[in-house]
Amino acid sequence: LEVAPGAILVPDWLSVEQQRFWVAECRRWATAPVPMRSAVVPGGHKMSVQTVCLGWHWQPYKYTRTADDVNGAPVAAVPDWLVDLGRAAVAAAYDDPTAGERYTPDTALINFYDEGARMGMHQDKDERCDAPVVSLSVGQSCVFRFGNSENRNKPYTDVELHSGDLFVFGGESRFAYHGVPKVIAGSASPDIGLPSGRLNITLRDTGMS
Ligand code: MD3
Ligand code: FE
Repeated sequence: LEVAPGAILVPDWLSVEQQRFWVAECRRWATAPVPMRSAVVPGGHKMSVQTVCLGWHWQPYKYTRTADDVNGAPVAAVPDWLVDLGRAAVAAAYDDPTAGERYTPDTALINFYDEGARMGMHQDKDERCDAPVVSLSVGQSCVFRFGNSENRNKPYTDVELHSGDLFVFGGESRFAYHGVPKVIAGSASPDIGLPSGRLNITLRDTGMS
């Protein structure tokens, strides 16, 4: 489903087994070597979403190799299986195997939303590269707001994202404003090992060397 040029939603892409595996992997990544935390933006506001990173560490608003705003530790590497999954995701979304082969994400951001968390409208422009962003949702459903590339207001499109959905943002959509206005209460799927909350994993190429 093409939500906008270059923005492709593939519902139910991950199997239940893959979702269970994701939850277990995210639990490990969220503890060591860098604990998951709510980032503090330059104005002093603490984000309601909690984040842990692989490959490069994102802090508002830059990428570093060590988690300087957390515990100073070097972040864990992006495992090869995750790079391969990112390639498969791009190939599936664009129905183009060669687009998948060209994709080499160097970073994964794992976001955790409790039922009250949200993410305001923003652009992802800390990457020095226009390769697609791959997004995978696991756990409770959310309302995802996909906007335009000019400003954080209308026009935008609201879509519900469910556990297992894949969303790829490339081309004209790569620098569009987007956000998560709400997590949908009571939407947890009982069989994936996450009693409440939502995980979102994004794969990116930062263009860093
Ligand atoms: C569209 N995460 O981590 S994923 C983020 O669900 C972020 O946690 C949201 O926005 C989440 O920066 C949305 C979907 C997403 C991710 C990156 C994008 C949409 C995007 C980059 C460009 C355009
Ligand atoms: Fe974003």
